[in-house]
Amino acid sequence: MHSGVIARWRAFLPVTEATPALTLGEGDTPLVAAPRLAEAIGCAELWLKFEGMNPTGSFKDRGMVMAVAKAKENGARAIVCASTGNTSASAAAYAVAAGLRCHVVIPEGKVALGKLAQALIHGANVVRISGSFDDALKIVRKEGLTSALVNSVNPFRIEGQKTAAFEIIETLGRAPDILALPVGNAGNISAYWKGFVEHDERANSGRPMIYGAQAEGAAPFIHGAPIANPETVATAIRIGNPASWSAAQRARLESGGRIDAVSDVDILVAQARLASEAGVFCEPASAAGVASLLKIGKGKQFAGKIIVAVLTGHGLKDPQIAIDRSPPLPDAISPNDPRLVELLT
Ligand code: AN7
Repeated sequence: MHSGVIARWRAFLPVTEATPALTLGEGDTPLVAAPRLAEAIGCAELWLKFEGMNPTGSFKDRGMVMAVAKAKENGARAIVCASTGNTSASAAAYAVAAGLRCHVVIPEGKVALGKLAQALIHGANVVRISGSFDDALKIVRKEGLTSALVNSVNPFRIEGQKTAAFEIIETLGRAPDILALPVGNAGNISAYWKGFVEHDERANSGRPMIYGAQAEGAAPFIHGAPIANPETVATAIRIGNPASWSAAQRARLESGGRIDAVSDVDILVAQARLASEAGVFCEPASAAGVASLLKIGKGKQFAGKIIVAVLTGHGLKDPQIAIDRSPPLPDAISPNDPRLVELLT
């Protein structure tokens, strides 16, 4: 169907007659069954909400279409964001669709190749800083910038992203028992909780416990305070000072959920298992929720539960990780080589 988030969920979004009907076909992403991983986790059902299937390959598109449409509606000529990569890719694409200029500030050397390629090919003005995402966010939040800020501190981003919760309820017929997802700047965990609560108030659809997952080297919620120098292989969530701190804490507390830390090894193992046992290739950060479920699930407390794990971004964003983690390929051989039959058996 892919009518886009604004057209499809119009009644539940802050849009007016004056809001442009912007879309690149975002939303309506698949909910993929993962029975083998469900067994490993010890739950009744595990479903993967594959947000990598959005037009720029991440969940950011749901919120970006709203933020950019509202910026356009309010007369902006340009947008600006800080990013670990996906936000910049999404902002760059939606700016083109809306006819706006786009400025992005990114941490040098810490943005996956696919994301940088997207920002560049869509014509964004890419400013690299020798600092972290947190430094970049401070820069774009400074007073005096005339461009519209489209990071998730922009409430229209959260509004757009909450529609993923609506889709999950629509597909399952009710909210799952548990929703697991990675946490970086904490916009998405806040958006999902808002979506589930709103839908439950409207239609009595239930509310999941929210299980957030951070990388051990970038886990301010576990530390209980911002982290000065976050470090993780999952560059998308290499964030030490989440902007939506209190909204995320509320999601955890009100839902009876938790926020845990997982190691880089756990994340990469979960990413590989998602690819080889469920057929879904997500980027490392996106596997953090499943990594956490695999870790907690050893205690058997998920018996009978229906769980949705949000896979926030596509694996093709960061192909080098997948190649580096696989055994080296043998040298190419002649097409007439007699060993071919044996090699392909
Ligand atoms: C794949 O692009 O912050 O907790 O600047 O790219 O809502 O921040 C990306 C975050 C999870 C964390 N998974 O979401 C950015 C950026 C992926 C991501 C997150 C991000 P939030």
